[in-house]
Amino acid sequence: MASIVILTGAGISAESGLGTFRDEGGLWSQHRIEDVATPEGFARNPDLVHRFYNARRVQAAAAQPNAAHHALVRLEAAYKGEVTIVTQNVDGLHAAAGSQRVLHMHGTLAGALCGNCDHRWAAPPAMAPGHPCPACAAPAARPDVVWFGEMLYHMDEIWDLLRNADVFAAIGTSGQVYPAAAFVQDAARAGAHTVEINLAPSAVVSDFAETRFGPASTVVPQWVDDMLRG
Ligand code: BJW
Repeated sequence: MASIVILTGAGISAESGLGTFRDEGGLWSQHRIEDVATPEGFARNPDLVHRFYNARRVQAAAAQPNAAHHALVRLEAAYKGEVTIVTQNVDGLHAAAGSQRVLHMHGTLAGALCGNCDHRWAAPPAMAPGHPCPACAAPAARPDVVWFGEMLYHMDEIWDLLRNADVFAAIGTSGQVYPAAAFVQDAARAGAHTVEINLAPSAVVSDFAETRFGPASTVVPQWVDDMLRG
C-alpha cells in the first residue's frame, strides 16, 4: 500500500492566527529559547514558562484549522493508501480539523506531564508552579511538550514510516530543528519522492526533489488535488 508521510511545522498554522517561532516577529523574537523551551529554563523559572505556555494554550484553543489543515483531512479520506501526519506543532489543529493519523512528535499543549513520575493527564487551561501530579502528588506538573535536549515522541514509529514512505512532504517548517529537519534525507534515502511546501525556502530546501512556495492555505489544497489526481 502506498504511503504518504507529511511533516508539518508552525507555518501551517500561521494563517489560523498562531505565531511561528523564527519568522519576523515570531515567538523567538519575544522570548529567549533557553528561557522557555529547555528543561533548564523551566527549572530556573517555572512561573515564566507556565505563563508562556498558558497563553499559547488559550490562543490555540481559540484558533480554527485553516484550508491547509482541511485539505490534509481530504487527502487522508480520499487517498488509496496510508497518509500519516507527523507534526511538530503542539496546537492540536490537525485533530481539530478531523485528521485521524497524527503523531505529535513535540507533544501537545492539551497535555500535562509529571516531571517526577512521567504520568500524563489533560492540562487545565492554566498551569502554575507546584501543581501536584494526580498520580504521585509531586509538585512537578509541566506542559507535555518536548524542549531542546529532550527525547522526541513516537520516534520508532516515525523512522519506520520514513523507511517505507513513497512520498514525503514537509509543510511550513524552517528545517532548523533536528531530528525533524533530517527526515527529508531519511525519506529520500528510502526512495521517497520529497516535496517542500513553504512560504520561503527552508534551511534544508536543497534536499527536496520538488518545491512549492506560497501560503499553506493556497498551496496545500493544490498539492492535495494533484496527489488525488495521481
Ligand atoms: C509558512 C507560512 C505560511 C510561515 N504558509 N509556510 C543535529 C544537529 C544539530 C543539533 C541537533 C541535532 N540533533 C539534535 C540537535 C539538538 C536540537 C536541535 O535541533 N537544535 C537546533 C537548534 C540545531 N534538537 C533537540 O534537542 C531535540 N531533541 C533531540 O534531538 O533529542 C535527541 C534525539 C535525537 C533523535 C531521536 C531521538 C532523540 C528536541 C527539539 C525540540 C524542539 N522543541 C520546540 C518547542 C516545542 C514546544 C513548543 O511549541 O513550544 O519545537 S522548538 C520549536 O521549533 C518548536 C517547533 O516545533 C520547532 C520547529 O519550528 P518550525 O515549526 O519549523 O517553525 P519555524 O518558526 O522555525 O518556521 C516556520 C516556517 O513556516 C518557516 O519556514 C516559514 O517560511 C513558514 N511559514 N508562514 C507556509 N502562511
